[in-house]
Amino acid sequence: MSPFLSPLPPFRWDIFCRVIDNFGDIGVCWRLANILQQDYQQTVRLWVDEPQALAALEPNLNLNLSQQTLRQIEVCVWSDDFADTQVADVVIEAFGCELPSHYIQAMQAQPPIWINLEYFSAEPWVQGFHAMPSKQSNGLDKTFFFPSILPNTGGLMREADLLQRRDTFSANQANHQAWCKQWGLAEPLKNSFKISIFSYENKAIEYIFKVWSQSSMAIEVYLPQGRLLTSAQDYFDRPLHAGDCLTQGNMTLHILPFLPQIEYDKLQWLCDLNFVRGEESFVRAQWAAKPFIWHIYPTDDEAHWDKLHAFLTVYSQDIDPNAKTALIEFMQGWNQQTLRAEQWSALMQAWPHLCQHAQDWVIYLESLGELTSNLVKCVKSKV
Ligand code: TRH
Repeated sequence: MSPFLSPLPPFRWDIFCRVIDNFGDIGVCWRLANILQQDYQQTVRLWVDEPQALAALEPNLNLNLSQQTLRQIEVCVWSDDFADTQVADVVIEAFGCELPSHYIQAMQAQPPIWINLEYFSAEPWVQGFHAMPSKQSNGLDKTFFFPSILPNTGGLMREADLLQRRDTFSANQANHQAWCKQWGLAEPLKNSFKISIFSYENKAIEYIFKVWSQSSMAIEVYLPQGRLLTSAQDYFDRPLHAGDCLTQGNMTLHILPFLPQIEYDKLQWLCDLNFVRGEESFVRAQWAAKPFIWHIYPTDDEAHWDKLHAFLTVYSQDIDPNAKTALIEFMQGWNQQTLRAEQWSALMQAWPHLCQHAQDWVIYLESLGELTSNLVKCVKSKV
């Protein structure tokens, strides 16, 4: 165990995950399960209602089994007829997913440490609610735990060895070449500007693809299969498939398959700029220490604009003023799905500041403590 990790007795953890949509809910839960098992030697059961979403991230999952052990984690399908009443020492209810009623009843006889792992937010109110217990109707305490970039919150999650793996991969060009070969991609052009793009459908792709194709430098764009592909198809007016490679002016677009979660990190590490979305890829982009553009998950009540604003306020507070304006305007434009050529030029002018800031940001994140270690501390304080 790494010296910065706070040891914990060998507890049994149950993580409950309902997949609302896409991959973020299960992406967070699967990563947490792995970190608890690998870095803290905890015994982890992961309950997931839509195992297909996990199989996209972890292709070794056998979808014919309702229970299996994968990477030393017990993965169980959370079906409607859930009947398990073996309560773990620590129960993680991910994103307020509401535990099965049988299980909640069993918890009364054998109260666990009950944590609701919340969605990311950089809004100031989070500091007042983080790690606060709340009495439930069954008399048990549930503690709310918030991933955030503010002091006195849960911080952001990462594996103990992530930064070391990132640096080893990034240090050697041969690793990039081998990785591209593994995924059927042409060797990256020398001195090209590399962009990965993972996003929801976005009309601004039309503007940005035009700008990139007219760019004075060679730009390589890596687009894993997913929702944004439809926007790219509209732009090129043709169906696109994994393995396709299209060139338009100075832009080359590579379509990739949806990658295993562990491989997606490497795509971020080999790119200069990462477009990310939702929650999990957004957190990985921060640990990648590269500039990134976040397409926030849009909610019907429009609350995402406040969330985006709160994030940008904290993230950009120490950036040079011109670079800060360039970043904020570009990120807002991407989320509003309209971009102008000048916004890309401004972003490129800000580039040295943004690269330096992305590295400094990781040092700041480290000062908050890593999410799992903060969670473990929270659990220990309740034993
Ligand atoms: O998929 P997302 O949009 O997920 C979510 C969910 O929609 C959720 O309901 C919502 O509340 C939340 O966003 C805010 O985006 P996210 O969070 O980035 O999750 C994507 C996961 O997919 C992440 O773990 C990275 C992984 N991934 C791969 O494993 N392979 C890939 O090729 C790519 C592009 C991503």
